[in-house]
Amino acid sequence: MKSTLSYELVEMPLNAPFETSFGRQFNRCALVFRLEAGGITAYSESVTDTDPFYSYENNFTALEIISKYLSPHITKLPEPAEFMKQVSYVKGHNMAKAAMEMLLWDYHSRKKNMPLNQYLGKSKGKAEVGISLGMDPIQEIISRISDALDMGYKRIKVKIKKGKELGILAPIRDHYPDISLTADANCDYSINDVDLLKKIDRFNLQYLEQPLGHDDLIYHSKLAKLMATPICLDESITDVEKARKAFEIEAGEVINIKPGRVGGLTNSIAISEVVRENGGHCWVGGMLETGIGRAFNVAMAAHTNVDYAGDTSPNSKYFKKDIVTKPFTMQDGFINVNGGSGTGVDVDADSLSGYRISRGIIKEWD
Ligand code: OSB
Ligand code: MG
Repeated sequence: MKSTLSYELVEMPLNAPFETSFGRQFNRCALVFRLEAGGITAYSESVTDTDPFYSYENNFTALEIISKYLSPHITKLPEPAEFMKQVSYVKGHNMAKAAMEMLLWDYHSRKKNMPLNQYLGKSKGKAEVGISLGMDPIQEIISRISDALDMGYKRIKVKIKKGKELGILAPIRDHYPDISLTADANCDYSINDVDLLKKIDRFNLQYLEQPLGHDDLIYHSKLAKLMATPICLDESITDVEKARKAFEIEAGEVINIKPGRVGGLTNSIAISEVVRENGGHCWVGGMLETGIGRAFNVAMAAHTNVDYAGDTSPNSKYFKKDIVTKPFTMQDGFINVNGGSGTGVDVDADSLSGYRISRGIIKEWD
């Protein structure tokens, strides 16, 4: 029987629009990959979306890089770490690489009939969950926080942008003086905004996420010395070396590890080791993934090196109906990894076809 690597492009309406400093998102347009080989079917997802607004990659570039440069290395079904070595000659494009790397993690753990988190190793089996809230009118943010706290979320993250930070954070702190609170600027400030950024110190945030440029470390290092609030890096950490450099120049104390941004789970674990060696903190973020990408994030979030609550909400936060058979639920602010084989998640074919924009075979081999 032939082996195949194929993709599905789906467009799924979000339960509510999600606004960050770089735009308002109404849909998740996800690229999902399927690998069928030797009687095993594995899945993964690229965290890219239609637009290159979070990073330079988008669905189009990911599909191009995967089709042309990465897929030839999938046919021999290497272990994920080996695959990453093989494709290191392709510069950057770590979202595209991550999609293939995680596909191999799912494949190999299913082949060994092991749950993904066990195959990864050092797993707590569950992860502490926080929520990431978009920018809405302040009354709505307050009511969403109230709902989230009722649901058991362990920390609240709100999106901010330049000029809107005080109007968002001050009323939240008035209502909730003691909750674990963080803010994510998604690169909206520059180093010239130090005076404004220092005003955020009064809100006693657990950390401020990615205030400066998407590929910056130097100015974050400068800013970190001028602010009392710890800096958390997201966009700037695209690989293991960036994480090492960040600690070397003290550009941040916290890292938001998104497996889909850093080239996959091998790099995520390596980054978490760098964090541990340097006495920093880390947590696992998300990119509004479907249940497929979410399963990889949750498996990583359960790793013993991860010490802060992540943006790994249950699927129902994002979509009325997900494309997977086994959505995650939350209990007392924790999400449990899936049991079963690999990610434990399979595609719900009807749901998938309802959201489908296009699909295609990338590669077929004997
Ligand atoms: O910066 O963490 C981010 C969503 C899309 C792009 C970037 C980010 C986010 C989130 C949502 O904050 C995290 C999630 O719940 O998946
Ligand atoms: Mg972020």
